[in-house]
Parts: sequence; structure tokens; C-alpha cells
Amino acid sequence: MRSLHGLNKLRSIHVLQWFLVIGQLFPQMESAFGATRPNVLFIMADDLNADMDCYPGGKAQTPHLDRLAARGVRFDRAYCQFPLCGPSRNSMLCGLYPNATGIMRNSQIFRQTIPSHHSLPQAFRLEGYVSARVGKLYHYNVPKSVGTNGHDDPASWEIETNPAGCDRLEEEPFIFSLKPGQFGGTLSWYASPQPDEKHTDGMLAEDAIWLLERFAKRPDRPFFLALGFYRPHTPYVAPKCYFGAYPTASIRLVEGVQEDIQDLPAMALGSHKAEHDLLTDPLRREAIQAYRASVSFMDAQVGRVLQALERLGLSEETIVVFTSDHGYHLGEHGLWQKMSLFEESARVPLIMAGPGVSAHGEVAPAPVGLVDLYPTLTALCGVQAPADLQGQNLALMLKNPQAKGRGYALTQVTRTRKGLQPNRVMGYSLRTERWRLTLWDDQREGVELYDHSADPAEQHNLAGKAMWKDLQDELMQKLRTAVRQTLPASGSVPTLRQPIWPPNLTHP
Ligand SMILES: [Ca+2]
Repeated sequence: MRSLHGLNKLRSIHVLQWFLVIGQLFPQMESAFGATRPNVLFIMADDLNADMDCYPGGKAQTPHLDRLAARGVRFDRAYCQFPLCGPSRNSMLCGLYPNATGIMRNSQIFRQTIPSHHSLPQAFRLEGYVSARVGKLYHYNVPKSVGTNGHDDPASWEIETNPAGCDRLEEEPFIFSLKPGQFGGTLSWYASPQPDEKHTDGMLAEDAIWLLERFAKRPDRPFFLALGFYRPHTPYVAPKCYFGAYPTASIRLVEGVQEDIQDLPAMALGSHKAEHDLLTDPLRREAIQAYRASVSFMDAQVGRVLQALERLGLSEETIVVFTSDHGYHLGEHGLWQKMSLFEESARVPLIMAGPGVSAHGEVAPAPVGLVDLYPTLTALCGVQAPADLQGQNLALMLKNPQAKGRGYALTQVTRTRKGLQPNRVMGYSLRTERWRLTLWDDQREGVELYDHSADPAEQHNLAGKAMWKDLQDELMQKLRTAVRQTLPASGSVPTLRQPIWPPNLTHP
């Protein structure tokens, strides 16, 4: 696997030589593409919720992201469109809701449903940007596919690198897991004695810096560098030094779960996994400690890359985006991990800084979605976007964070029902600045309504209460209209066309 990293780097060097040379062969490209377009550094974490100290009440220490937020805009109500890696990342990178990409599961790619759609990095590529991917942007099986291309889209990138570190290659035998031997979908963790640079995310930072150093030599050719960290996704493996900031004795667990869940439809808790019943309070504390340590470790790697950007004189001309593919539960409502429509699972951190972001250290309170990033970045860089994008352009909020925008964010998730047809149904959740309304199978499987001004933990379901009937009716109408707008022009969700591009790039 180490050699796999070497091989990819070798290939990257060839590609780089090609792109360094091509500008000399075709000098007219320089003027055609323009030297003044901003670069984009698009950074993602995996399975990261907004429980970080640059968010109110956040508990994970993220000094480098705090600094990024201080020189840009932090979105206080940013939401994924589907709380699972594959569907969320396809939606974000296509600028389309999952109902328009047709991707509702992992291990699939939009080339199987809407093959001619241009992805976000592809739109930049087509206008002469060098587009590079370091690590996880589309779906990967973590940790199994670390060191491979994952379920990637080759048309999106000119350069890819896929390092694999000690967490993947050496330390799996030492990782504690609720289901021994399983690390990807199961709560699992390990405080590693190895230093940052031996871990996959440390190597990703190193690769990103290596690329930035080369991009800096070609100011005539702007870059779109996408950097996808694997932490804090399970297994929560991070260097030991990051665990010390979170002593287990001082970790407070969620209380009152049994009272809280009495007013919930069964599907609201449908992401519960049987192995979560094995958790004891000491294990819960250890899991939270390791999750937060992984967040701080990832933050340190972001810091290294941002320092390189500064050192290379690229900060002033590079738009930096930091986000995650979805949020994460650490015990709220008795839930762990993702795939719920509650706030912790649907909400993502979102920070933007750089050219076009004239507000500094300010907070945008309006609800926004990951689907909005595509139209925003293409607008900020003057790159042509496909006409059928479904998100809103956030450029105004980057100047005036109080701008209202669309007024809601929409998140959906699938649930299965055994023995009933249809066996797969949808939950949709509409988040406005104050309210969250969730309909399961268009209310046949239940309704939830939460008032975030009084109940930010979503512990009191107001659905069906006489006092809130008019508001509930109004929000239900709004949600149904929003859902209709997620469908493509054909009016139906695209289906998987298997023979077009069945990717199998995930095994080394
Ligand atoms: Ca994820």
C-alpha cells in the first residue's frame, strides 16, 4: 500500500509535468483562462458534526478552523441533503438534490444515473483550472478503500493522490471495536503512538502542500484543489497526544433519553444499530473522547495546509471552503453516527474565506445547504455552471451575512419497512431559521415538529398539538413544495443504469 502511494505520486508527477508544459505549448490559454480568477481550496472532513469550538457550545478544540472562521464567514445553519457519505457527496459535487442525482446509497456514482452531468470540479476543469483531488471527495469505504481511488469520478480530476498511513496499514489489529474486526460502520477507536505525519490524514496534508507548492509556480493557471480528510470517520484513530485534551472524567453524556424518545415515530430512530446497545457509560465516554481527538487531529492537518497557503502567498487569491459530508450523533436521542434527520446528523460545519468573502469573522444565520456550494463557487470564479443546478448562490451572504436567501434547507433519508410495500420510504426534513418539520413517508409514518428557539436539542415534538396546527400546516405545504422542486425536469428520480460505468476502483 505504501508503494501504491508512491505509484500514485509518480503518476501525479507525470500529470503535473504535462500541465506545466501545456501552458508553454499553448500560451494563448493563459489569456483565455485569465490570470485573475481566484483559486479554490475545497476542504472536507468526513462525518464531522458542528460540535467544534468555533460553533456556540462546541466541544472539540479546532484552533486552526477557528482562525479560518475569523477571516471569513461561518454558516450557523448549514445542512447536508442526505446524512450519508455517498448520497451527500454526489449531491454536493453535482449541485443537485439526491432526487435529481438518483444516488441514495453508498458505492454508487452519478455517472451511473446522469452520466453527462458536469461535476463541480469538472466545470472548473473545462475552463482551464487544474483540478486535483487529495483523498476522499466522492464515496470511499473507510477504512477498507483508503489508499485507492474509492468510488471516484475520473472526469472530475486531472490529478489524484491516495495515500494510506499507519491507521490503515499497521494499526487495525490494535483498534477497539464494538464489533471486533469491523471498523468502518462500527464505533471503534485507538490512541495511536505514531506521529501525525504517519497517519493517512497527515499524509493527505503533505500531498496537498506538495501540490500547492507546484501550483504556486504557475500563477497563470488557477487551481481547484479538493482535499478530503478521513477523520473523524470511524475508526477514530488519531495520535495519542490529541486525546489528552478530553479527559473521560469530564465528558458529559446525554441524559433523559427514555423520556425524550416517547413522542417519536419509530422511523425517527431508524438509524439505531443493534451494537449500540453494547455501549456502557465508560465506553460512551471513550468513544466521545476519541471522536473529539480525531477532530482536533484533522484540524491540525487543516492548519498545516492553510499555513502553506499563507507561506506560498496564495491566501489572498484562494477561496477556502471547509465543510463535512453530514453531521454525527454522539448519543442524542440514544443515537450514534449518522442517517437520522435530527439536527446533529443533518447539520454540517461550513466556513468560507478568501476572495469574494468580504465579511470577516461574521456568522450567517440563514439556513443553507451543501447543494448551494456549486452555484456559489462557480459564480465567485466566473466559471460557467450547468443550467439545471438546484442550489442557491450564497455570494450575497459572503458580503452581507444577514442576507435571507432561500429561507430553508431540505434533508432527506431513506427507511426500509419489513413486509410492507413499498418497503423503502423517504423521510424529508425542512429546516427554517426557527423550525424543523420532518415527514416520514409523507406523514403516513409520522411527523415531527421542533421549535429551535425554545428546544435546540429537539426533545419536544410539537407535531399534532392544537396550538401549533396552523404553523404545522404551513410548514407541511412548504416542505411538499420544496420536495417537488428537488425533482429533475423529467419529474422522476433517475434510475441506475448499471452498464454505463460500474466503478470497481476500491480494492488495491
Ligand atoms: Ca461520511
